[in-house]
Amino acid sequence: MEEMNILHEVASQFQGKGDVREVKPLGKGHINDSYRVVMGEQAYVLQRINHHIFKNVEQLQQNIARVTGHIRKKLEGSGVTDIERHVLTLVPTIDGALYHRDHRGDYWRMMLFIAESKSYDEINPELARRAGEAFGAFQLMLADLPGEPLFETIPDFHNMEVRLQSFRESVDADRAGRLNEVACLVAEIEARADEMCKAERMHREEILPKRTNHCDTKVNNILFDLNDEVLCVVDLDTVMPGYVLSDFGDFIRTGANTGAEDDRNPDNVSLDLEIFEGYANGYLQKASSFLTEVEIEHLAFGAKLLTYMQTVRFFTDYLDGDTYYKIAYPDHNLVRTKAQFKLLQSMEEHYVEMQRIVLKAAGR
Ligand code: GN1
Ligand code: MG
Repeated sequence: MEEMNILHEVASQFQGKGDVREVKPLGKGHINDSYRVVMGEQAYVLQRINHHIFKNVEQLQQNIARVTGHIRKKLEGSGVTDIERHVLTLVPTIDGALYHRDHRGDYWRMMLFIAESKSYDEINPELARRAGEAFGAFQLMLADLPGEPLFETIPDFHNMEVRLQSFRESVDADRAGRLNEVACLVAEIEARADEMCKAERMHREEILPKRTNHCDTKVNNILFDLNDEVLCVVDLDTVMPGYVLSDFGDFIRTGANTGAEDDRNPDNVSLDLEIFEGYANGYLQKASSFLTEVEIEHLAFGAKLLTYMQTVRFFTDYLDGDTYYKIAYPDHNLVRTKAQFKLLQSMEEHYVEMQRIVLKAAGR
């Protein structure tokens, strides 16, 4: 069956209101495939879940249902009216399930599409402040999620020690025969490895807690309305226990980069301190009430850590022969690796200033 027919067929497995009228590709995620589907008068997001990466789709969807249900209750409690614009709404299948598995073994889910919204790959300091408030409020709302901790939808997702272990295995295996050209970069990774495992050490020493985190706080995972007010945090696949410094860091990595994540020109790439400051102010305004001193003192480190981690992840995938991230051209993962590394170097240069900004934003 041709792709469009499959999409029509899959969409009609969900409780949409009316017949499928339109299906169009949506977004630029590296992992899942997303489509905008119109059924009757309502638009939906239909996603093919990458089950090679999210191996337990049942648990994944349960996490998302719990998280969105909890946020929905909080919003209702605080009198928010247009709730389905402020939290994702899962659409069940006609059998009442949270996902559909098709006859080819692909997994699908559906959500309401939030109309008249936009996301940014590049923002300004004021939007960064709003985004900081949004992610701070997100963590705050989930701080009292009842019941068991969430499933780790990808085990050890932001565990730097484990990431380095796989990196080293990939260096040793050199499966794609690409190691020769990148030996210098391997040395740069190793030179920072010990410093970057600090969060895991602090966790073992019980001075750095895990909280319910988003774990993919990319700048484009925030939806704004047409007046640039924050609507909603999206892409909830990786909401799971983690360190707050990693949520802080991933936003800075993506939102405070003067270049693109995959910029071919390293000169474009550097840390934008004004955006960093905007985000720190917004985030700490919401989060300083529940963060410990150790967490606050390590937020700036989190920006370095997540940028380093992403460098290692792109690099590992390049060495493995591009098995994880979607690529648009053959050396895409190497270009990404170099661009992330350049951003890391810029953060290293500005580290004292970053620390100062965080402490000031926290009123220290
Ligand atoms: C992936 O698909 P996307 O863009 O939401 C990745 C993130 C990385 C990001 C790099 C499950 O996110 O962890 O930071 O690419 N998600 C997964 O841009 O690996
Ligand atoms: Mg994602």
